[in-house]
Amino acid sequence: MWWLEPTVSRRVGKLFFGSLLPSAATPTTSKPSLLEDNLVRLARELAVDRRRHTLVIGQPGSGKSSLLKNITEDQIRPRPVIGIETDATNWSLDRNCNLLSIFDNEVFVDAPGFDTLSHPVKSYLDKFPWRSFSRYVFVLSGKIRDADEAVFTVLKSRGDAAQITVVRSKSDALTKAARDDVAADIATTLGIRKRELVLLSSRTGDGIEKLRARLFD
Ligand SMILES: Nc1nc2c(ncn2[C@@H]2O[C@H](COP(=O)(O)OP(=O)(O)OP(=O)(O)O)[C@@H](O)[C@H]2O)c(=O)[nH]1
Ligand SMILES: [Mg+2]
Repeated sequence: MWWLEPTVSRRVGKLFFGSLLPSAATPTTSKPSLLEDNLVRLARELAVDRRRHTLVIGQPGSGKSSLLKNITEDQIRPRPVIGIETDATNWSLDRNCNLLSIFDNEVFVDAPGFDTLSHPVKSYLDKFPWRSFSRYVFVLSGKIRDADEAVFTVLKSRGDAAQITVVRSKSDALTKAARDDVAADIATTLGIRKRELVLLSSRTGDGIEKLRARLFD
């Protein structure tokens, strides 16, 4: 089913980012970016790895790396890069950058945030090896953007073949009343049930046990 992937991603890309895609008249021979080369390398590395693969993916700065550090009690290796700058986790600069992280003999991929200049969502839609994962942790931290919906549509297209957990991080910044509104809004926009959503804070530890239970029990 590996061969289905480019078709799905192209269709979703067209749906949401039609204007970004080359038209039929435009030559499509532009050189792949370093990010795209790394995405192809990721596919190769996962193809020869028999362990369970979990992808942590979402907006830049949404707290993906912090979340991974916390749910593994800082035992994941290599240690995730956490930063105040966008693109703290960066696959666009180094052809040999680390792509896989290991915890408890499982593989986690701490993806760089999508929809930035150096990590355009179109490259993800076209080249990310979505089908190499049996689990996704989709992380939001604020407004849901078109790019989120485009990526989430690809994840959902896996159907029962993969488990999706949606995380709304930085819950420490939400009032009690806002938590319900935010959860309802995410559930409606993404078409999920509220119980599929984990409100989480890497600052206060809110939701960490819930996510751990979902991933490790
Ligand atoms: N208040 C609050 N800040 C958080 C939380 N999680 C992460 N942060 C902060 O948000 C910033 C980005 O965190 P990262 O974990 O690097 O985010 P990321 O999604 O991995 O970022 P990229 O790799 O750039 O996509 C850092 O300054 C973190 O300290 C949280 O739950 N609450
Ligand atoms: Mg990161």
